[in-house]
Amino acid sequence: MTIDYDQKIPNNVDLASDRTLQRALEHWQPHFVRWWNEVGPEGSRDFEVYLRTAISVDAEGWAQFGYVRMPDYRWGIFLNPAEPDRRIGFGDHRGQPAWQEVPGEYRSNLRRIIVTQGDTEPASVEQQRHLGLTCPSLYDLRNLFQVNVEEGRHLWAMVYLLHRYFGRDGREEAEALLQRRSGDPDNPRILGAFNEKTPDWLSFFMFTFFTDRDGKFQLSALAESAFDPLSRTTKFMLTEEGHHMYVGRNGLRRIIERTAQVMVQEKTDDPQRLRALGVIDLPTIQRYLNFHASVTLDLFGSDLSSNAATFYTTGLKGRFREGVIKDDHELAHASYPVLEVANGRLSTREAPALNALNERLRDDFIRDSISGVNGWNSSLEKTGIAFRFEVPHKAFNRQIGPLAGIRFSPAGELLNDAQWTAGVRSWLPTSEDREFVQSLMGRVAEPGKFANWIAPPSSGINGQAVDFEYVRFN
Ligand code: BYC
Repeated sequence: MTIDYDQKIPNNVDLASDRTLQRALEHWQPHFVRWWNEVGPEGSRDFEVYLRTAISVDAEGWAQFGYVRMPDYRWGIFLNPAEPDRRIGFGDHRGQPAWQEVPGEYRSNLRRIIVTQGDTEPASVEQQRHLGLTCPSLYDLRNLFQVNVEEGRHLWAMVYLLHRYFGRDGREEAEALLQRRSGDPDNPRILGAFNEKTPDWLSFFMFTFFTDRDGKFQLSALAESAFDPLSRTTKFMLTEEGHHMYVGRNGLRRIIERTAQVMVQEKTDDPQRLRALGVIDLPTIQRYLNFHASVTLDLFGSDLSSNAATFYTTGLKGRFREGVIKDDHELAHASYPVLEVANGRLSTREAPALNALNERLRDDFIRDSISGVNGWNSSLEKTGIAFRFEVPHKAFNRQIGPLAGIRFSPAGELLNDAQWTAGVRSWLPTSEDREFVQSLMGRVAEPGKFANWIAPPSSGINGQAVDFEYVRFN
């Protein structure tokens, strides 16, 4: 499964043997590069970035590191090796051989899932376009660019599927993926969170912590798909996704560490004093957390969804770690708890498990997020600071599903409008918070130097020193 880098489009799918497909993708390639140059990382064309490039899809030693100018990055098509005799693990076709082609009756649903997944990848690059101008260090700048080029490759992964398996309408969808724009009122990206701004590095780290984690759970559900090429490509995407969440988790840990240092040194938890000292007070970080967690919770879709039920019964999209769940993998008679507001109270009721699959994946995501946040809390505990971060209740600030528009506190208490108005400034970032965070965003681009509001990482990339020249400006 070594990747052939002699081709114009690096790949491990023997692209050269299918000239029509190869030509179609080679036609799409310059459109992608034009998109990258137009709305990819701003002003970065000539930078040489110490990037990781996939050289094989083996679990061991799949990447090499070296300086690359980003427009020359070798974006390509990499699928995990096929599992011999892979069988479908869930739904009506359970036990049958996985599909190597798209069954006609599932074509439009499958295309829609692939397009939705594909749309998020360029969207995130567009959202992060300006961040390089205000990087807190070369190390962080390099990590941003690594995330960006890999999101570009994830777009390639979905575009390959569209071109290879969906004919003319697949090619049209692949073009449209380069035409929608994050936040464009006339031609926005498909899902809500991907039209939000990522204006500063606190938002970037929150995005990679929460929204890339949605990526982990959605890709894991797609890795279970009966459509084997989708399963194989998402499995390889997941290996790259791990680094993106690491960037978020560690970036936030370093921000919190730096604030805690100043709190201990100055013996204060007064947000105004801390702000004057140039670090981000913990309540502001919590408000950003509340925002990004709730916007990401919406990405799982409606609590009860007939789409989700259809995707599952037809074998298109499974559950997180479907293979290790102990049940009948059909769910026709199973139930799952969902939230509802009844008689003026938030309560749970049992709903058909098939319809509640979005909710189930959301719950898996919440558990994973809480364990990440608890890691920062343990570090805070060691410093003697009493503050603890919390993932907001899943009813908080929702725009999708039956709880959309109903007011809840981050603790999950049902509120009237007056209570919401009284509390919202302490729960979600205010314009003053955003202005303050923005005011810290200077550009630190000397090897080994870090902005005042973030601690250095404990180690560098790929065994390099923290003060390594991760980006060379030309
Ligand atoms: N915003 O039946 P429902 C990643 C729409 S992140 C706007 O509940 P369904 C990444 C929905 O499309 C992972 N609209 O929906 C991370 C539907 O519209 P139509 C991305 C929304 O289908 C960081 C209608 O509402 N991958 O990889 O059960 C950086 C009814 O909703 C939203 C995927 O999401 C929303 N938040 O579930 C880079 C996997 N939510 O058809 C990358 C593929 C719902 O009535 N996608 N709607 O017009 C899916 O599996 C499903 O489309 C969803 C929605 C789970 C997203």
